Amino acid sequence: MDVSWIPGSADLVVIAVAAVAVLGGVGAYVGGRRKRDAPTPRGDAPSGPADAPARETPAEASVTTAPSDTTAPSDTTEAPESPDSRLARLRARIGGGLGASLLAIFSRSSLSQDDWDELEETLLLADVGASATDDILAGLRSRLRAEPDGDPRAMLRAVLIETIDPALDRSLRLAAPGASEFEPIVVVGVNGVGKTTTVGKIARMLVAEGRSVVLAAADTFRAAAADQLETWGARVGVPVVRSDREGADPASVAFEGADRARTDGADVLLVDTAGRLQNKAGLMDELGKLVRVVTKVKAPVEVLLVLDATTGQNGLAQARVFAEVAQVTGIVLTKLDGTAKGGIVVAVQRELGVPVKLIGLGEGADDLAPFDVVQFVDGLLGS
Ligand SMILES: Nc1nc2c(ncn2[C@@H]2O[C@H](COP(=O)(O)OP(=O)(O)OP(=O)(O)O)[C@@H](O)[C@H]2O)c(=O)[nH]1
Ligand SMILES: [Mg+2]
Repeated sequence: MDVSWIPGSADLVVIAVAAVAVLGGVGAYVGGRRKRDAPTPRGDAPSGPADAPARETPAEASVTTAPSDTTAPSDTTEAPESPDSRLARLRARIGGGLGASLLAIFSRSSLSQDDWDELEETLLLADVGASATDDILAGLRSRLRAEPDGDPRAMLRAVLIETIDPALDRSLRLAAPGASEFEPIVVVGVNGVGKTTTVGKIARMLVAEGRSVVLAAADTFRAAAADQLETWGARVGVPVVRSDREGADPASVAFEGADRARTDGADVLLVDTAGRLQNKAGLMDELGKLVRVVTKVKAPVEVLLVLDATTGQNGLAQARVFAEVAQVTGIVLTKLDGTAKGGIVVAVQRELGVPVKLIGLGEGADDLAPFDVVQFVDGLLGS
């Protein structure tokens, strides 16, 4: 069966969402960062090779690591952009949002049936999804019944915030730098959604927090994938474990990555995976095996599903497939800089019961931000 749930482009309605969401998020994120004076000394780091899991552990490898000798930034390493400059740059991306249509709807003294229809359409076009839209409108109706003179826009804001749920923990489940043995994060998603880019961006974010990182290029589907990750590794100044053989067993590379992370006493192992296989069953098997093999060395603390926001509701179908294979713990929604489909946040969280943790806002190394519910909703509403 062809893996053809790869979406086409969709018409856009809401553009501001992501950029606005970032503004609060970046601030919060930066506020929580540690100073990066020097990497944390790792006196207690285990040094021997990992115990080989009994089964499913590919002994083979032709796996290499580059750069081979360092986790320190090399000459080609770029310094992360300063928070202030990132904020200013992302602010410039704020666009229109739902604001215009909502302004028109809510400017009337009371909501007519047409207004309700228009509101429903606006939410659907933003990819909030049919059932979530129904619930949101029902929530708004009941608030208006309870408080007929209340401000419907403020009520919609409250309902949306409640729906997306600020109480969900959206931080990556990582111990403090140096506080634990390496922690694996596996990044999954269909081809082209931005997995490799996201791995690079996350690595950069973690390095800026003072964490040492190892990347594993478990996308062995094509050699260029490992090259792409290696480029990110060089940019960020972290080692990349890869196989030089196209079609090598991805679980093998992931295992070698885990071994390297343990030997180095690294804080985090980031595993990039393939999104394209001949068929869905193959993808499931491969990912399932990869996660099991990594787990034998150390259980992943996060399995991040990368979804391309421009794919709208198709992202949901992808989410379901991946959730079947691996215990997805968080969503990274990419390409929010180029789309109006920000409502997919609501739909996907509802579908998987898993929070959106990070959002991608561009192709640049610093175009990744924590997801902030209030800022996101205010962006959606054009506040
Ligand atoms: N505008 C925009 N582009 C992005 C973002 N994230 C990734 N991209 C671009 O999307 C394209 C695909 O990104 P990759 O990281 O190669 O995607 P992938 O999921 O690893 O793809 P495969 O390895 O082929 O499965 C690249 O051109 C990226 O620069 C984002 O947040 N915004
Ligand atoms: Mg890739």
